[in-house]
Amino acid sequence: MTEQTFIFLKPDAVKRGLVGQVLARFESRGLTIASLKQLKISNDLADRHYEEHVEKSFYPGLRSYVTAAPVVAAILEGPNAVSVVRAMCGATNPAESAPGTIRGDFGLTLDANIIHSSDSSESAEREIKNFFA
Ligand code: FUP
Repeated sequence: MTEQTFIFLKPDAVKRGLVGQVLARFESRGLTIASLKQLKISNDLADRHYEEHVEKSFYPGLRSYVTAAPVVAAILEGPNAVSVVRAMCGATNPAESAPGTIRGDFGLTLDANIIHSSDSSESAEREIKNFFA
């Protein structure tokens, strides 16, 4: 089933010049980039995006990190886009991400884990509204 998912490349990936390589993986897989933009995430947008994490102890560090420098956000489209993109990103903690996944190939630590991707089509819809309204 064709669906949309949402990703953003986190500040470490943008600073390291990994945007092209990561987007190329999605294109090579057959997914379409339906929208793409670079932006700096505001505190307010971070709080809306990470609403399930705002009360957690790691959140202040996560918010400082994602708001500190530009990210590149995209809507990706294709068959089973949500689960395919999640699998391509790999486990949340790059220390445990399989080689061959984006985090497993480009990341090393949880506090700079390269990329966000939506965990369901409901999340994708909410996150796309937040970033591409
Ligand atoms: P994911 O869905 O893989 O992006 O992971 P989560 O929604 O569980 O976590 C969102 C972000 O919070 C992660 F990308 C990294 C950060 N995080 C921490 O910094 N510490 C934690 O203990 C858990 C998550």
